[in-house]
Amino acid sequence: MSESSKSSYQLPKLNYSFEGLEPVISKETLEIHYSKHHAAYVKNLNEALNEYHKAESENDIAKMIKLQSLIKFNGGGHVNHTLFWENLAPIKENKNKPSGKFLKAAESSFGSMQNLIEEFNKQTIAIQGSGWGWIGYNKMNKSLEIVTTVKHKTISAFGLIPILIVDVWEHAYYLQYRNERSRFVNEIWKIINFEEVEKRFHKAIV
Ligand code: MN3
Repeated sequence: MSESSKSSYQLPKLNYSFEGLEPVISKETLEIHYSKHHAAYVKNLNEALNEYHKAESENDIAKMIKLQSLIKFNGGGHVNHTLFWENLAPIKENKNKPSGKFLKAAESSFGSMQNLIEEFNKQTIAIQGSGWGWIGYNKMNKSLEIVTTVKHKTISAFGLIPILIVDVWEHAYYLQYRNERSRFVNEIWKIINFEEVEKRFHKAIV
């Protein structure tokens, strides 16, 4: 296999420093989460894809099938974390207030933004084990929906376009919040980047 055909997904740059999301997410938590956990998903994704390309060139279908779960897990981890980092912003940037078309849609789908947050928190806190809370846009119904996925499953299977995502794997909060996932999920709204949310929503509705 030539070098050029090697898979090379990269850890995306963060739009803030490791201290940038404090006090909601500590420097230590963010640094480990990003440069250990996310980095490992990227590395493992590239390795699995390279093995997959090799198996494909050798017509080894059994090997290809075996590699699919690795690609799904690490690829989902990479995609989800990338969405997650982008929809967070430091408190001092003042992007943490919902507005515009997204806010209107939240009010029409859930009655109020407060209802949406309460429902999101309830479902996300209740995830059994590791997973992600999502707000997705349903193009068919033209509405916002809350869903949860386990491990690193994405929401594409639900036919939803991702608008907002929150990581509730223990590595996302345990150093600071210990077993109190609910406290973490309640706090996270202080650092949600609603400018990014609004941008995604605009793209989703066209
Ligand atoms: Mn994570």
